[in-house]
Amino acid sequence: MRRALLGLASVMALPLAFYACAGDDPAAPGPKPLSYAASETSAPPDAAPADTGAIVGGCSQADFDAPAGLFGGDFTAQPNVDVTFPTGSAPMPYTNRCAKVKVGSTVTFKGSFFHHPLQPSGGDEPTPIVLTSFDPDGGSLVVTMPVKGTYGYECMFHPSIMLGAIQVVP
Ligand SMILES: [Cu+2]
Repeated sequence: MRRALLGLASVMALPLAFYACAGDDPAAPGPKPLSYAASETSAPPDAAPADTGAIVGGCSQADFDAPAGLFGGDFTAQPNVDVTFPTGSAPMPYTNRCAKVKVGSTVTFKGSFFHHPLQPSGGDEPTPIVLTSFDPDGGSLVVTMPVKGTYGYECMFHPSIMLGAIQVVP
């Protein structure tokens, strides 16, 4: 009976961890302990993260590795990922804000760049994400990701609410 309960607990930890990563407030350090509990039982929660564990744009490695969903995750199976944000002036978090893609793929930013100017923020340099404060032709900005690395971005006006990162892998 005890064994069955333990099994149930470990099965339930996965969706819990994903939910916490996907829906976390980027300002809060919330999801870390849950991620460790789900995958690295030997590592204490406060251990220094590995070099792949640096948080850029409010995104942890667990966020990039999560199954692709509205809040981001692993999009390496797709040649493009859309990152959308409001067309009005009220701030809202980017969709797919923590996305992992393959080298050579594209990220398409869609929203009002006038109300939410996009700018690079943290991560590796040089970044393929350039400051964009006017709506491009067609209303979306397509950024090709030529080099592996992790590239943070944010809205110039609402960086505490609108932030994210693209992790580019070989
Ligand atoms: Cu904004």
